[in-house]
Amino acid sequence: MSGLRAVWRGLVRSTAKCRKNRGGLRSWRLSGAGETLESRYALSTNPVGFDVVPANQTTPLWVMVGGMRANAVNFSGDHDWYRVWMDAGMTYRLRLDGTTNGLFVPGLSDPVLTLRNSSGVQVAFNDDANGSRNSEIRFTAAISGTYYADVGGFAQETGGYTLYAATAATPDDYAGNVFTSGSVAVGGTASGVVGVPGDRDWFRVALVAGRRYRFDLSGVSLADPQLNLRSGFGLLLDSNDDYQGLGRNSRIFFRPTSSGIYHLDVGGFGSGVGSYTLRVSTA
Ligand SMILES: [Ca+2]
Ligand SMILES: [Ca+2]
Ligand SMILES: [Ca+2]
Ligand SMILES: [Ca+2]
Repeated sequence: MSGLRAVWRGLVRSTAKCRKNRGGLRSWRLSGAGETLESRYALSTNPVGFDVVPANQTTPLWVMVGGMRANAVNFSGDHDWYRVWMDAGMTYRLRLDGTTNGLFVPGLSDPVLTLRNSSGVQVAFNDDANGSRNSEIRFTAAISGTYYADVGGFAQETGGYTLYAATAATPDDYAGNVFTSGSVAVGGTASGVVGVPGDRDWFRVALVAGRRYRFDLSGVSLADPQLNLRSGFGLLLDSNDDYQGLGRNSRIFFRPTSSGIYHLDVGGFGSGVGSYTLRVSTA
């Protein structure tokens, strides 16, 4: 509750009374011999403040990754949308809680959070997370672009909130060394994610001396893949960034002189991140 109005005129031997007034405001009054303490507060179902955040794609407000926004669900059914930019292949964490960060409104006791894509279509939703009534969404973007964090209250709830956006550390799917768990068979494919700029994913492949192999690395959301071929010990044997005729995808041909384990070392050119597919075939 918040005291919208409080009158203090001293208090001696008081009696307490709580009642609901017209308009839904509740008030309580303590009174004694000529002294009265009176306070009114809004039920959570009542409007708080003025709504300034649109509930659709016209919203001009951004929540920056690494930043936060504080505002209020002002009336029952109010939703506030914030733009958030996401890069393909990256994982983001959006957290919504009922702390008000200095806003003079009651906190939202039960926030709900919806993540929407650039068309406004729901792609993720959370009501309660982490053993609380606050909300949290972890989301890996398949497509780069503007998404919308849609803030609301459960049922008729109103009140202040804080929305946080951050990148989430994605556990790397494959190590970038000879201890990698990744492998790919001749005639098969493997897929993974360059999760952060500079991430390298290695895949073991067993090759036979004298045969000619073709290694193809294609971006799914990774815009500019880059491929290295390494020996069983990890020594660099060949590399390719953009293979002629394949756009920014990579291809290496190789005829080993000795049979054994080799490594395909996958990454993105520059600081690129995203998902990829690796294919090994005989050529
Ligand atoms: Ca609002
Ligand atoms: Ca909730
Ligand atoms: Ca990876
Ligand atoms: Ca490339």
